[in-house]
Amino acid sequence: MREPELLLLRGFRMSAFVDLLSSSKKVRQDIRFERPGEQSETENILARVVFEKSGFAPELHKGVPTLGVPMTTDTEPEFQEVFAASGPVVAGREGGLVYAVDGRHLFCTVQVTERDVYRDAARIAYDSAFELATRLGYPNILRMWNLVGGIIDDNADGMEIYRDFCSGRAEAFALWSGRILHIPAATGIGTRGDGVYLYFIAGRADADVHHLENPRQTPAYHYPESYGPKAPNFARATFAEGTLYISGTASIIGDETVHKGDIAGQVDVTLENIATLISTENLGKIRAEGGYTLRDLDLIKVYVSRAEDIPFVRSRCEEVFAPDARVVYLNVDICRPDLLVEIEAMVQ
Ligand code: 3EB
Repeated sequence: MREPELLLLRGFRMSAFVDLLSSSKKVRQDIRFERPGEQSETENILARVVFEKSGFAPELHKGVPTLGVPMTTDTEPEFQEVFAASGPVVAGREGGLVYAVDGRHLFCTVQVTERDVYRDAARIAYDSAFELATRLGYPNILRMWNLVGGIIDDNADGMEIYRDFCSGRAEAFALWSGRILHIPAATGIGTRGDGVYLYFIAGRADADVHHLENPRQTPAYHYPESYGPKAPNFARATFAEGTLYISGTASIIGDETVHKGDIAGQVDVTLENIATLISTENLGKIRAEGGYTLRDLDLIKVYVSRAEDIPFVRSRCEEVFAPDARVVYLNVDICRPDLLVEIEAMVQ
């Protein structure tokens, strides 16, 4: 189906329009975490991701693409990840895709419901999302989130669901190679529910976007076949229009999990991996202005696979992150059974 089922124009204010037209205005994607009760009005919101206990399918809620992801427990209260718009928003729904554009960015989400084997459905979900992104003129994917229920469980064929999912995703990236401009920063992580929730933000073809690897880690798209028939498609970080998006990062050196069973060791290696990734030496490959340290991280999601490790991980993180950094702790499975912690973040 090519024609949108529904088009909504929100926040059409002349001032926003003038902002959009004036090239000196900031174009970075503004993201924040909101707790219940802190809710801002719908004007100038591109999309909302609700982190809650049960999850719900992507929908247009008062014209705002909204999805609920089953990620929280009693230790982490519900919160929302809010993507602000930089101008008037056009939102729509097309097949399973729910999306919004503001002239600078596209937010798009799609759910793959629970099934025996994910490969074909994952390929189709990505394929339809890439078709929409390129047709609307946002072929520069900046950051993707892949939230995979039962990530380390087996599918009906006895293949781990993460590997099954990666196969379909890799097929879609291969199909769109050259038209979808790059492989972006991403997170691939478990949930406390079923099925797969995908969401991403994308920019215009002329957006200033650089993708980055980590010298301590094998590029994920070069992982050997022992981790699955098709390697995962993601970069370690994306630097776009002033924002650094840091992919989910774990205790992996080269392609191997290190400090198996040792949460303290895994937290330290994860933090060292991020510190190296964002260092002046590594970021210098793509920009002249120098790098960052762990104190610069914000909008941090710390995924912990064993609930009992959360107090330790929290205290270690509080030592290294800035006191005003926004941090959430989510008790979910990670894509390898031997990984105990994974951390994603941004520098805005
Ligand atoms: C890793 O380094 C940990 O499949 O999209 C991190 C970030 C991980 C993204 C993905 C997986 C993904 O391999 C896992």
